[in-house]
Amino acid sequence: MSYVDDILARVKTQNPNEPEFNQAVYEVLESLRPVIEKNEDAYKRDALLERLTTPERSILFRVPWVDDKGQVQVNNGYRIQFNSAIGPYKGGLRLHPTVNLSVIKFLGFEQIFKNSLTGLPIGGGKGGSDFDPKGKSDREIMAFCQSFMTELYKYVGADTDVPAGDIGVGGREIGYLYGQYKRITGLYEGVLTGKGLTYGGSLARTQATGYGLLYLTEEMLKCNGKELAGKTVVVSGAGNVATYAIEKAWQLGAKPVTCSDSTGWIYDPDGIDGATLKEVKEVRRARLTEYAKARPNSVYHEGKGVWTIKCDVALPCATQNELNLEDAKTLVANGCFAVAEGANMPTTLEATKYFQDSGVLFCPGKASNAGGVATSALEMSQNSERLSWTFEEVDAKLKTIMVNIFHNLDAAAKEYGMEGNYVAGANIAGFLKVATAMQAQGIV
Ligand code: NDP
Ligand code: 2IT
Repeated sequence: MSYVDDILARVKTQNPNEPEFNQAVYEVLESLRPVIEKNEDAYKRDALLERLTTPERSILFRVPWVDDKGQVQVNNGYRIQFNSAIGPYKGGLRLHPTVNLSVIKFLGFEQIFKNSLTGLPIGGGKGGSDFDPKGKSDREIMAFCQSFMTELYKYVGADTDVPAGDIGVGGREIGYLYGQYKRITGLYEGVLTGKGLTYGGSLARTQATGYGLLYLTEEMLKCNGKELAGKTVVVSGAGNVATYAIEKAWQLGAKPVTCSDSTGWIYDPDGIDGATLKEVKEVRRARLTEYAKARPNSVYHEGKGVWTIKCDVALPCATQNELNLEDAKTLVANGCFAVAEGANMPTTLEATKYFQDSGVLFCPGKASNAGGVATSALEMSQNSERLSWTFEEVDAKLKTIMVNIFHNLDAAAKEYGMEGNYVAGANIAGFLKVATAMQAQGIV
């Protein structure tokens, strides 16, 4: 058995009930085969892959809080500090009822390579809870966030581990978490990113993941002799990433025609109206049925279905494994020629392979959604120098980072004889920096 096969078997045996984590490891290690084979003896002697697939630290904790009826509720809290070879742990916090150890470990593992691809000094981590923010009052959200941070504060800090938002965690939650960290520690430091603009947040962080996704998509199309302007784009999700992906798609001359949430989806033949979407989701925190009421030409459907709409470009921006083989077949049959992931691992392994075999340009999330964490790292820089940069300055840096990421993964794929395979390119380029840093730092 090869070293990669040994490790895949080991990860499966050691983490038998963690399908998402096994899926993420499989995707990365499969495409690293040529790199590992080239350095097999050294990597094997140093147990590099065993260390890479084992979190440096897994923190699991109880989160008790009192609901509005006076009832005590208890949730599970997680922070996986996966790899700090190239910088302090960095990665979001997810609040969603589907959160479990497998989900947080897959996200933390992906984050290692994503953060490496940004070119900035940030290691990989992720956290969250099975707390469901839906339908909770502001006071309940605050009670949960304060309890969560009362345990988490022991393990995080501006130079050790810097959490941020993810599903279910936006500006409101970061504010409550930051306030509690400061209250307990007395430290006014950049322990979280995605902060409000009045207390250390960075301009353009809110927009960064969606904008970055479109900057990279535009570059990928350009380098393949195509252009984004004039194209029809299908987007899933209606949260932070989807909203700003839709906004930037319009700005770059494309037409986004769908969005979705966990109960249904919208097709708007006139193109999704960004202002209405923001009003419904960011301000009123309502369902997409409200979007349809405000835009009579649009159609609301229950359940899942954005991938059935004819498009040129598809941008999955909701959650993991939301685009399966059947969806991929429908998209290809309808003429879709490019897919870039805004969410983390939204495309199943089978769907990814189908896209690649069908000649669809396919960019994996660890590259195409890296703009969010990259801008978080820019927020850390601004906090360190106690200065704030303008929107234009941050946005220009974000664009440069996304364009560089695409060229780096394109070059890595070519170097290893897999031209056009951006999954392999992203994994190889992300891995090499981390592996080199791990080797230089000895057996830790
Ligand atoms: P939000 O919470 O802002 O939005 C999530 C969206 O996805 C909502 O529309 C939500 O619907 C929908 N959704 C969530 N879970 C499910 C599900 N199980 N089935 C169907 N729809 C679902 O999160 P973000 O926009 O921040 O995150 C979206 C994706 O992007 C995630 O994969 C995240 O990890 C990734 N990402 C986020 C970054 C960021 O900076 N925020 C950076 C990089 C990646 P509903 O409102 O009904 O729950
Ligand atoms: O998946 C991700 O990259 C994020 N949720 C953003 C993490 C961050 O630290 O900004």
